Amino acid sequence: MTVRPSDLANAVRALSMDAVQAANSGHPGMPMGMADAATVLFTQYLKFDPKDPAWPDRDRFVLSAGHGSMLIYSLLHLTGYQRPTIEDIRNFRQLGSPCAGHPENFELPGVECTTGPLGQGLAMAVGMAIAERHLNAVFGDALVDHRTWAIAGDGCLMEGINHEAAGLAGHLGLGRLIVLWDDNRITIDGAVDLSSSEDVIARYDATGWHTVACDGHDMADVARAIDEAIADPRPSLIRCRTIIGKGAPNKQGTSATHGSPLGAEEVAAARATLGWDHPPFEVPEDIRDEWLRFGARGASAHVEWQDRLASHSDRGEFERRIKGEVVLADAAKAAFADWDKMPASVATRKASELELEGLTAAMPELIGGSADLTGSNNTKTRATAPLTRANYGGRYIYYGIREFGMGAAMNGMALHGGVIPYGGTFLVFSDYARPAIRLSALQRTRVVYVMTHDSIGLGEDGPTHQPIEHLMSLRVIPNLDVYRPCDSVETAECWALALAKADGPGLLALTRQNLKQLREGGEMLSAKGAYRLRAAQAQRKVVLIATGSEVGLAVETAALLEAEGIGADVVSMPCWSLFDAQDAAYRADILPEGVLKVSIEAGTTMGWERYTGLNGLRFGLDSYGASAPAEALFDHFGLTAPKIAPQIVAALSS
Ligand SMILES: Cc1ncc(C[n+]2csc(CCOP(=O)(O)OP(=O)(O)O)c2C)c(N)n1
Ligand SMILES: [Mg+2]
Repeated sequence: MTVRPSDLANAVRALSMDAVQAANSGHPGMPMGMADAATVLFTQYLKFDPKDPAWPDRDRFVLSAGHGSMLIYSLLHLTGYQRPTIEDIRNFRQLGSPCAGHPENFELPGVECTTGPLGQGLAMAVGMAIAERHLNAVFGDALVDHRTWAIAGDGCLMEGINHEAAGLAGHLGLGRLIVLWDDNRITIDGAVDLSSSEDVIARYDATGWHTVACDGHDMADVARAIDEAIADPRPSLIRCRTIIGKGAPNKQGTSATHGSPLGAEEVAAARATLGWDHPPFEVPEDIRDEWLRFGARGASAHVEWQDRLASHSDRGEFERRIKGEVVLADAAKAAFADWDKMPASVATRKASELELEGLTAAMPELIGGSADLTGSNNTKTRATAPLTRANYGGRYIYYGIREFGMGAAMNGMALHGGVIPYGGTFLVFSDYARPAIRLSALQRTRVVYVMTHDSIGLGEDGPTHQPIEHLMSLRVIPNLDVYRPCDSVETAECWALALAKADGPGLLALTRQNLKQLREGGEMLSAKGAYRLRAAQAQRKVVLIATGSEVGLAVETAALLEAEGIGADVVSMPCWSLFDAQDAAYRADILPEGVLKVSIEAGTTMGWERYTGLNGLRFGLDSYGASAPAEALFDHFGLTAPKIAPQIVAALSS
């Protein structure tokens, strides 16, 4: 029997509905609805080699509609990736199976990014497409010449993030980005028209995209649309008209197929409708062979690429970039390169800028940017020319006022590999980027967030711009290292630490206001997360723990205490998570039992009990700030040494 293209698509449908049925949870509708279009993409267009999922010049495929995870699991399995095995698929959604509820990049090679939070996959695809064009500009067609594909659902195109992502892609003219829209007119609550009457196509047209429609169940028509998209120099949105759950005769076209198993009866009816009379999880040999043949399609292109790389003059640098290794000592050296120019009193955002000069000069893989606060975040350096549609070789991205889009794009760039992105905004607007920051941490991407104006110390802009709960709310994100350096030395150290961490993001919280120099360099103390900056002179009665701009305040407070014969250590704690990772002896030495522990940080005090204990004191701000010059605000909120010291004295004598 000759295998028809529809048999290939039906194999995807069958695996998807059977896996969801076996797990008794999951989303059969999306994979069944997009099986035909995805089959066209994977058999005719996508450049990949299942034998080497990390081949740098592969096309990137992002399943932005991550709930349809069985679609990508089926495709990876059928095209011959080592995993998922059929056993993995049988164990869909079970503990230990790489076939998690939603696709996770750290579980399965071939899954380019973690998706499920709708819209972010599409926005990460934009970042991947940026990285591709940039590396193409640097290394040329011989080494970098691939496309980025995404499948997005109605939800992805409704989420606000899609507007930021589409705007950026349209502006940068990312013609190698092609998005297939699963236009099934259904979401969880029912028909799309319950909640939306927008003309998505008109919106994308207006944003500088090429758009085209096709019948998502007519493979020739899908191929026609893809050909048109490839030919057009703009990013493309292909509207695939589809039927959700296609093949399930009684439920297709309804939201009943979205997120529940079809049920044994409907699965049987679907088998009859599709003419698929094979047992669950069994794909007949001829169909399996045909899929594997298509899976092997990219092998020759891969070999040719390897040959080009082998004889390429930039081979060493290309491989270094892709490997992405950053040696901590080298990064630190680069950060301190312009040290003779560092003022004695300097804002940490300004120190960061000077250090970035050295870093960006030494590390061509760094790509900077800001969400329209370049002059405030101090993120632009001489080495980083603007990355524009006319010059993809540039290294500085004007993201516009798109904090979330910037975060997601940086995730995509980091996942693509070959570049290390950093981007800035005000710390208070980390909230706008938070879902992307969370995905950086979950996906283990090396992204550096440069968040300036990190407290009431920003002054006159007032409470809308003054972060209060932000530092603490960012520290609670697992695998995110939040750094709040106290001076230019710590800032350099924190930059190096963030860049050297390959498997997770770092976030630098930097001041607007000038700070005094507290350190002289030497050993990289920030690597410990917290360390004793000043040891008590008199007998130690208190340990002051502070971060960032309040470390200087702690030093002043300690001086007042010492004048009264009270010994006070000052501990600078630029990074909680690094401190928590130290051994118990170190932590006990820095924060000993039996002495009063006091935290000082110009933000929410909630959480500092972790180090002060319930009997300690916590100085901070548990209300919103106010609009005034910084000095007046610190005084108003009681964050001055003359106001803090007496409270410590009182606590010691009570
Ligand atoms: C940010 C976000 N909000 C909500 C959800 C929950 N959710 C998952 S799928 C979905 C509906 C998506 O509709 P659509 O993209 O049209 O998918 P389809 O039903 O067509 O498969 C929702 C609300 C989510 N995954 N992410
Ligand atoms: Mg839909």
